[in-house]
Formats: sequence, structure tokens, C-alpha cells
Amino acid sequence: MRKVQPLLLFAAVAAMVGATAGQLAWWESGVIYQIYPRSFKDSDGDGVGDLNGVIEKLDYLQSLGVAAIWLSPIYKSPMADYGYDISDYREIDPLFGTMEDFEALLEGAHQRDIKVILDFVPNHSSDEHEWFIASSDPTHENYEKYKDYYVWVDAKEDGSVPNNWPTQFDQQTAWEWNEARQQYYLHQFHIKQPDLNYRNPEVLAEMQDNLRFWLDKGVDGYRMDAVTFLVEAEGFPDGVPGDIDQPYMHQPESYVIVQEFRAVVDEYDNRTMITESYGTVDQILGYYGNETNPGADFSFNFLLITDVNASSTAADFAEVIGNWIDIVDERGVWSNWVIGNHDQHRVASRFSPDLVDGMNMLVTLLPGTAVTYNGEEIGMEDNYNMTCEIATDPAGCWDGVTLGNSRDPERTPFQWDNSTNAGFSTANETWLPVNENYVTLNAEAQEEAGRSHLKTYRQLVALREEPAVQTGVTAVNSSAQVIAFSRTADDGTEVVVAVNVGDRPDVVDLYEMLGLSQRSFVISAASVSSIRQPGGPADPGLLVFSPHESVTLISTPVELEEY
Ligand SMILES: *[C@@H]1O[C@H](CO)[C@@H](O)[C@H](O)[C@H]1NC(C)=O
Ligand SMILES: *[C@@H]1O[C@H](CO)[C@@H](O)[C@H](O)[C@H]1NC(C)=O
Ligand SMILES: *[C@@H]1O[C@H](CO)[C@@H](O)[C@H](O)[C@H]1NC(C)=O
Ligand SMILES: *[C@@H]1O[C@H](CO)[C@@H](O)[C@H](O)[C@H]1NC(C)=O
Ligand SMILES: CC(=O)N[C@H]1CO[C@H](CO)[C@@H](O)[C@@H]1O
Ligand SMILES: [Ca+2]
Ligand SMILES: [Ca+2]
Repeated sequence: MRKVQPLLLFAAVAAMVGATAGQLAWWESGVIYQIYPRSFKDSDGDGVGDLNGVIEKLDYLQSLGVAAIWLSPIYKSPMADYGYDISDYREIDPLFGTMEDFEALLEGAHQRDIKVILDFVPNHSSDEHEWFIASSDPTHENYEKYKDYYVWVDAKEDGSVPNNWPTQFDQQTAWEWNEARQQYYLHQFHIKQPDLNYRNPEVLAEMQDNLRFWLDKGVDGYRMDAVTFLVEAEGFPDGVPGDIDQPYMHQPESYVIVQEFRAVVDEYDNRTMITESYGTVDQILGYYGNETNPGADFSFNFLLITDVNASSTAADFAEVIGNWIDIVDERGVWSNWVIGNHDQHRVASRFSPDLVDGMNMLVTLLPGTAVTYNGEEIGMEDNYNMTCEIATDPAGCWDGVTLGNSRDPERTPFQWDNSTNAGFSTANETWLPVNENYVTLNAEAQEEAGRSHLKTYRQLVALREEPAVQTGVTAVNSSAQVIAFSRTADDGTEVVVAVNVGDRPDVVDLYEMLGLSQRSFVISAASVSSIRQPGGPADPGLLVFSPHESVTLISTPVELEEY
């Protein structure tokens, strides 16, 4: 009766990694949880989150079941870009705490079997880093040593900037004039974030030593920021606006630098390296390196951020997801999924609050590593209730009035409970305003509720233990409203996810849609508003979906079926 689209694929994910569940590395099998430290928990009442705040919440993190936390930058910084402008790669910023606090956090996390991944920002330092201070001042005693640490270029004959490259923040020129040197320096982000010069081998060697510093302390790996921009084309040619190939992005030399960083991480056991880069699939895959020169364990797959949105149909989702799985399979690299970070609007606001559970199902149960941005497990929403006087993200408020591309709405404090400032801080004022919806939308309320995003999230993380989720074969398909996929283990166990991304009801036959075996299934997780109860039975042959409803099913053991 109902027209069913042909199966998009049956990707042999298990064969691809040549591994069984027990053999997966921790960064493959587990969930990585991103903490934006300024907004997670403030321990000393100054309105800004800090390391002791994270320590206070380690039990919470353990309760989520995540394998690792990735901390956005905590190094010494003037905070022009809230820590992504580093003035000392080997010190903790006093706003976040001390080295002792960091060591305590590392120990506390490890005691709970949680790995700790640091953010590394290799493309640029702060202009307040001692290297730049020396590099930008010919009278400085260390000028000779540091003069080529940054990208310095002469003006054109008429005194204008070397080329048409824009910054990533405001699309104005990426060149800033320096009187002392009578040259321009490159800054692909903020003026206070000068690009390091990776054509100078000393810069690479120093940054490699900075990596060793924290690996020696016992951190479990790095997430490398903005590797897209590491090296620029020789001769600094103009770019063609709108082109996917730009002379300041994804240069072949940038892939090599990533491989050089990888070599350092591989001097240690059991550590990981992940890279952040937006681009075409081919550009992104370049950061994985190759067999002789490995790069990242995985390069972030941002497709659920860049290629789908609230108006995407189930078929759009199936195509985006299916294509990625096919490509990853074909190239033999490790997959990963992420749907939010401190640069992207909240899932609840970008899609719908009703879709929070469904989106968490996609991220956690599709093949590969899952990455969660803090607050997505409770479905936090963007907070637009702020003015440009408060919102100081350099990517927004260009006119001083409109938030524009400001990333502050998704960076507001974590909502722990319904006490003052959502339990985030005892300060009179927090660095960004707490979303007023904290009174009802908070972790404690979700802990107490019978059903909640938080409880669903924990069920999903726990479900990752299933061999079907770790290494199972994947099939993806869609109906008019519903995107569905199955993961099938060697022993035949099937985990099935179905999400109604549409705003109309739909009736689906998952046996037919996904080619499931004719076994019986139970509900293992369901979206909060679903009438279905986790643990309850489900007939995959006739599932009626209300708008935005999502469910996860698991096949019951064959023995049970025989009764
Ligand atoms: C691997 O990458 C390195 C550096 O990018 C390159 O020189 C080498 O040719 C590549 N090897 C293979 C087998 O593709
Ligand atoms: C790597 O980490 C895993 C998970 O924590 C552990 O089981 C394994 O023993 C570690 N391997 C090494 C070589 O340290
Ligand atoms: C939303 O995604 C669809 C494809 O899934 C695309 O056609 C459309 O242009 C996107 N809309 C916006 C506003 O980005
Ligand atoms: C907006 O923020 C102000 C000040 O923080 C607060 O008093 C007000 O209740 C907020 N309004 C809404 C609709 O959240
Ligand atoms: C997602 C992410 O980490 N984005 C960062 C990329 O790099 C720039 C500059 O360091 C930051 O501003 C972003 O927050
Ligand atoms: Ca604090
Ligand atoms: Ca660069």
C-alpha cells in the first residue's frame, strides 16, 4: 500500500574496522562529552565556570556513562575569543583555577574511568603570547628568534593589504598592519589571534613540545581546533569569493602538519587525536592521513549540523547519513557523529524541543564515536535574551546592536536545578545570562521526572554497549516522515532507531523498510512525549508515529521468541 523507498545501503561497518566490540579503542566505543568550562559550573562565585566546578560534577558525568570529557580551552588567555586565544600553552588561566586543580580534575576523572581530552589550538596564539610580543617588535631582545613565528607579509606597493583573504568572524580583511615591523600579520580569526607560521620548522617543534607537556601529565588526547587554516598557499594568492577551494583553507601542507602532531600523540599509549574542520567530505577526510602517515583518529563529521535543518525531510536525513556511512566504509576510516558545539545553535532551537531525544538517538547509535555538547542531554535551548553589552562574542554584534552570528545564545550557563542562577553560580551576575526557562528545564527536574531527555540520554549511552551498536552492520531508509536505521550484530541482534523528523504522523513497517529479520522487539528508549514506554513491546511491522516522535527498539533474544 504505502510506497517504500529502496534500501539506501547495507554498509559493512564491522568488516571495515576488522574488529569486534571488545577490541575497539576507548575513543571508538564510548561517548565523548564536550565541556565548555566557562558555562559548566562555577565553584567560587565569580560568575564564570571553572575546573573545580567540573570536579564537583564528575559524579554527574559518570552517571551519564560517557567515556571521555573534552574540555574547551583552559589555558592562559586574555579571552578575546574566550580561550581560543592562548597566551601560554602550558599554564591554566587563573579564571579556571590552578595547575593543581587541573591535576585533581585529571585524577578524579581517571578514578571514575573517564578520559580527559584537551582542546589544542594550533593555528594561532594570542597576540599577548611572548612569541608574538617578540615577533612584532624589532627592538625586542628575542626578535631574531621569533621574527618568523607568525605570518608576516609586506604591504602591496600602494600600501594596501597583501590579498583579499577575510577573517572567519566578520569577513573583514584578515590582515592587520604592524607599525614597528612595517608589515601586515595574518589573523584568520580575531585581530588578537595571529596565525602561527608552520612553514617555520621551529614553530612546529615548539607546538609538538607543548603537546608533550600535557601528554606527560597524563591527558588522554587532543581535539585540534580549526586545522583547516593551519598552512596557507605559498605566494599568498587572492581567493575567489564563494569558491570551495580557498588558498587559506585545507592546503596539502596542513594535512602534513596534522600528521606531525599525530606522530607526537603516538609516542604515548592509548591516546587519541581528533581534528575539527568544516569542508567538503574530501577535504575533511584528508585529516585522517593515510596508513603510512596517520592523522586524526577521526575528523569531525559535521553533516548533522551543516547539511540538515528543521525543514529537511526524512529522505534528506537518510541521504546525508547514508552517503557519509558509504564514504567512511569505502575509505576504511572511523566514523563519528556530532550535532552541537559551542559554535552552533542548540538542537532544541535549531530543530525542535520535541526532537532532542530523536537527534540524540542518531548521534549515539549511528556507527562510530558520538560527541555530545554539554546541555544537549537535557535539551537546553538558545538564550537570545541578552544585549550586545553583555554578549561579547567577537563573531557577533558587529554593529554593536544585533546579535547576528553571536555564539553566546548557545553558550549560556548549564541548568543544574531551579535554585538561583540554575545552580550554576552563586554570583549576582553570571558571565552570560542564565536562560529563564531553567525553572522547569534543568538536570535535577529531569532526574526526578519519570521520563526525561536526561533519562533517555542515559539509556542511549548504555545501549552503546550492545555489539550491534559498537560494530554492527547498518541499514538506513526513510518513509515520508520517518528516518530509520538498523544496526545488526554478528549474532543477529538488531537495534533499530526511528525518528519522525516531520510534523505530521506516519505509519511505518520497519521490517520492510529496513529488511529486519522477523523477530519480536521491545522498546529500549522513546522520546519523552511518546506514548510508548521503554521496556514495553512494539510491533515493528505497524508503528504509528506522532509528529517528532522517536523510538529505539531492540530485538528480543531468539530463545524468548520460542516460547
Ligand atoms: C601519506 O601521506 C604522506 C604525507 O601527506 C604522503 O607523502 C604519502 O605519499 C602518503 N602515502 C600514501 C600511501 O598515500
Ligand atoms: C587503554 O585503555 C583501555 C580502556 O581504558 C584499557 O582497557 C587498556 O588496558 C589500555 N591500554 C593500554 C596499553 O594502556
Ligand atoms: C535545509 O536543508 C535542506 C536539505 O536538507 C536544504 O535544501 C535547505 O536549503 C536548507 N535550508 C536552510 C535554511 O539552510
Ligand atoms: C530577560 O533577562 C532579564 C535580565 O536578565 C530578566 O529579568 C527577564 O526575565 C528575561 N526575560 C525573559 C523572557 O527571559
Ligand atoms: C567548534 C570550535 O571549536 N570552534 C572554534 C574554532 O576555532 C575558532 C578560533 O580558534 C573558535 O572561535 C571556535 O570556537
Ligand atoms: Ca569561577
Ligand atoms: Ca594558519
